[in-house]
Amino acid sequence: MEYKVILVGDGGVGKDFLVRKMKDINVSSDYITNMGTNVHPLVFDTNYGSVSIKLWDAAGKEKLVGLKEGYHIQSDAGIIMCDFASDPDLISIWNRIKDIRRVCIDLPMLLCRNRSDMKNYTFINFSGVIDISANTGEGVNELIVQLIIRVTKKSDIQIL
Ligand SMILES: Nc1nc2c(ncn2[C@@H]2O[C@H](COP(=O)(O)OP(=O)(O)O)[C@@H](O)[C@H]2O)c(=O)[nH]1
Ligand SMILES: [Mg+2]
Repeated sequence: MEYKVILVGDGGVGKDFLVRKMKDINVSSDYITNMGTNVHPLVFDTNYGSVSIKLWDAAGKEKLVGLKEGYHIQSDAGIIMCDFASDPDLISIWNRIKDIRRVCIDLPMLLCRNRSDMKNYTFINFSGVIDISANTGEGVNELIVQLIIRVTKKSDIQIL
């Protein structure tokens, strides 16, 4: 089972740090570049066998007006990332979701909010939003589990 997952979010929200943390958690090799973006192969051992995820990161190109269709096409899930300092209206997030939906109408998406280690923010708890710290690793396991549930559609899948 191999899946394409796109990682989407403004520059500076912590995407590179998240990829690094995900690599700590499981076996993976180096990234390859494709269309000027980074594609990170991640392999997770689960009770349903190994699940391979190719995680696409815009690699600094997120500042361009919308990513090209080829970035989004044929993906199996998306991780939309913001952080606790992001604009609470999440305008940029909605624009990115619009870009995705132009290409993949029904893409399962997870919204994750980074920097939970920075306790000086006053924040609203949103049910369904996965709070993580790509710095300490808090919440990253939960994000991975939710991600592999979405791509495999197996609600009882577990990382071994
Ligand atoms: N406090 C804190 N800082 C973080 C966290 N994740 C990333 N950062 C910082 O945010 C900066 C930008 O992160 P990076 O992963 O390069 O963001 P990207 O542009 O989305 O790839 C880095 O210099 C990190 O030091 C986090 O969970 N907590
Ligand atoms: Mg980056």
